Amino acid sequence: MTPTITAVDTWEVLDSRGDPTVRVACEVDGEARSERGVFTVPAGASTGAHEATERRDGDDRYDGRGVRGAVAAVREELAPAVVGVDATDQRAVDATLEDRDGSEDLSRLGANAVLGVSGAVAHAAAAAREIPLYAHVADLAGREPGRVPLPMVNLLSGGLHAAGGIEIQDFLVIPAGAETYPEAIETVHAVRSALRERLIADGHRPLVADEGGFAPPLGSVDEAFSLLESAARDAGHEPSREDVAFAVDVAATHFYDADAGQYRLESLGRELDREGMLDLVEGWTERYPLVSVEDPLAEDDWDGFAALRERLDGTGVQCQVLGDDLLATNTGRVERAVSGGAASAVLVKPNQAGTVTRTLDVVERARQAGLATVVSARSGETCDATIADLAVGLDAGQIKIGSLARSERLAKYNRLLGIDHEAERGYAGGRWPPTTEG
Ligand code: 2PG
Ligand code: MG
Repeated sequence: MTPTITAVDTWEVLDSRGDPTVRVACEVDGEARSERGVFTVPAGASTGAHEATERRDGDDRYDGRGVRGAVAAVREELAPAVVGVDATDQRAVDATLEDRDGSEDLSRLGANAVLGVSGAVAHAAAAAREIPLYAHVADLAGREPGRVPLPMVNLLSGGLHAAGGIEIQDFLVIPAGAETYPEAIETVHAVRSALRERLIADGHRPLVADEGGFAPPLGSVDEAFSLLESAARDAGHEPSREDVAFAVDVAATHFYDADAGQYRLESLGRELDREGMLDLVEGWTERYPLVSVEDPLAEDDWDGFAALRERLDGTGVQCQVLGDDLLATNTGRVERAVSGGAASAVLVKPNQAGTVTRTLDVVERARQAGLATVVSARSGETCDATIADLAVGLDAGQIKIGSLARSERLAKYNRLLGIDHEAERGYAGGRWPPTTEG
């Protein structure tokens, strides 16, 4: 019996910043009984210009961030369009949703409305098939489910996630040397605890930012990296590409002054042009075990990204250039990055893409081109753990969820612990770069 979509319900809930977001429940007729799938849409703070466009009410509720319009769009336009469709045919479902919206960036009905339905359908289809979501996702992608991904974990936060402080958004650690996923989580916990102790000893309160990373006042980028180095050593680890490696999300678009062509690092009292940023990043890779640098330049600086890749290739440093705002989980932009050599890794955020199918297609294109993939949470999340299943189902190799704090982050780390426990999927980590099928 085909699991047909019988009903779609939706309502407004609040995310980890207390902002409204869209939750969708989809019902399907399963083998023996009807099944239900629920998905809740995440939201970014450092959103890029090329993302699918979420819809906010802009009225006086919730500082204009209400999503009643998106909820109404699901109820009145999207639900009637997909009721009666085979829930296991995600491509057909998503084509119907895109069609109904009619705009490329899904701005007419709202990408939060469209993705809400798309995600809920995937959950309902997996439930009807009585298989885990990651196995269903793997089937949709026409592959075997993959390994539990290597996590990159945010320990120090700045930029738009910490309201002030250093402009660089995330300083992360990658437990490259841990042989198993549970061991990787233990390693990060140990480093994070050591960092917390240090911050307290230095007279800071260990308060956390939007993704659970600490946000102490930092006088320089080197101070942030030194703190990570010391914390790793305090925890009995070596800051190195073989043990505890580092990653950074510069999120440079958000301090780029396009008119002046300058990156304004006000907290550091510096203004840099493209070359200055390239020198800065290259310097980090020389001084620290940095294996991943995300959005080191503004979101449309294709040449700058390509120049950084060339420079790093030239020095032989194995540091991936990861495109987030640059690529916006968009196949067309990934294509452009492939032809121009602008990135070696793709950040994968379903709500940048707007549908499950678009997300799958981006991962597939990246894989074909030999680019690494990092499935990523947003800074505004709920306890929805879909991205954990997505990363395993697609054998993404890497995942970025935020820190080891706050329940909306832990829900995903814990889902991966559950998959690791139940399914013997194997682990992509234990080395840098991680293992994937390629
Ligand atoms: C990013 C994300 C997650 P946001 O820039 O990679 O860290 O942030 O969701 O705010 O865009
Ligand atoms: Mg980013």
